[in-house]
Amino acid sequence: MSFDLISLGWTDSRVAELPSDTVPARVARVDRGAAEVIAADGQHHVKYSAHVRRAAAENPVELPCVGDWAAIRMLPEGRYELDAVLSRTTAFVRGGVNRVSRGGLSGDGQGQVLAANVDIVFVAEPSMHATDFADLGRIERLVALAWESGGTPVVLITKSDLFDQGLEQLLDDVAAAAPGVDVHAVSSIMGEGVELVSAYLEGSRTAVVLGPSGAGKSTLVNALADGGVMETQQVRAADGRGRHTTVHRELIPLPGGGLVIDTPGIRRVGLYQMTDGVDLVFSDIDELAGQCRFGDCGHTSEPGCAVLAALESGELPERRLESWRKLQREAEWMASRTDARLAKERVNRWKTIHKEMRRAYKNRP
Ligand SMILES: Nc1nc2c(ncn2[C@@H]2O[C@H](COP(=O)(O)OP(=O)(O)O)[C@@H](O)[C@H]2O)c(=O)[nH]1
Ligand SMILES: [Mg+2]
Ligand SMILES: [Zn+2]
Repeated sequence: MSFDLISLGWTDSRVAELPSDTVPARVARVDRGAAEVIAADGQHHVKYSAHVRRAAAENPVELPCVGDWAAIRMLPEGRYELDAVLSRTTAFVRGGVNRVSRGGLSGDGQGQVLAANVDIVFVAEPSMHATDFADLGRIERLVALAWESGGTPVVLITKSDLFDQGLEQLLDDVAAAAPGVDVHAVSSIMGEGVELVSAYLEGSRTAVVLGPSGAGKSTLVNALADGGVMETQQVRAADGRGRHTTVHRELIPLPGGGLVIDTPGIRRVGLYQMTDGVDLVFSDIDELAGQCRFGDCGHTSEPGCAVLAALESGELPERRLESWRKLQREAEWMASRTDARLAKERVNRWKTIHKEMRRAYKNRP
């Protein structure tokens, strides 16, 4: 089978980055030190070259990830090797992956890239799941991460067929929690809203679907792919193996054009070097804060605080203010961890330089 690189999202602006004797390939999936890639001449299982492994050992962000464009090189024995990861136009980074490590260290500020070169980030939140209703705080968090990735968030309220009464109100609440973000109701089972979703992928764009386990992500991906690519959490009668959940992030080229990355439910997504993402999600609070009497207002008890006034008048829901505080604290914490790591790297670099200077001094003729 052969693939048209353009339909995989390739742009010729990347050609200049290809090392000599390599061809481009898109990473469809990664699996402990190896990747499934799609190149013009088909799909290949590739190992990483020595320098890709070295770079990744130094900084996990350098590891190939789903959605990456890679340069692959043909080895003498006829297999390909992944030789370089081309620069990412967008990257969805999860922070705090090392939060609880064996030595008791808590978070070194290093991130892990979950997906790269993603144009659209679908944030899937079930309208109703078991006894829970849509979780606005989770939507705010994922939308902040989506903005931060460089992609465009779109919120999908899934399983809309389970929620006929009050759906409009729910969509309004979600729209208020994610200003400036498109919000759609989708029922993959009824086929409602699916065409709207696929329209975002026109022009061979790449999307990722995020959201809690059971949100209906895989069912949606199946609907987009006209069925049959991802296994959903249905009990499989054929082999009696029960529930099957998505365990890999996987890039799927869709028959109608565009590509979509299905993801397993993310239990805990920390913020990583969040700068604008939180501000964008809470643009309403940001705007209010600009109207506070004092420039350094903490919005706790200060006179002339526009945020507290909006809270009082009911214009700003208390839930939203609390969510904002929580995400801000977290973003600050991650930023401080990252600063600490960078500072340590700087110190180590200086130590090496000093050692070399001393050696040079000693060996002076
Ligand atoms: N009622 C209803 N159920 C859905 C819909 N989409 C998915 N589901 C069900 O929700 C469960 C979880 O779906 P799945 O796609 O595996 O969720 P994922 O964990 O987010 O990938 C399955 O039992 C699906 O049949 C929908 O549009 N309506
Ligand atoms: Mg799934
Ligand atoms: Zn204030």
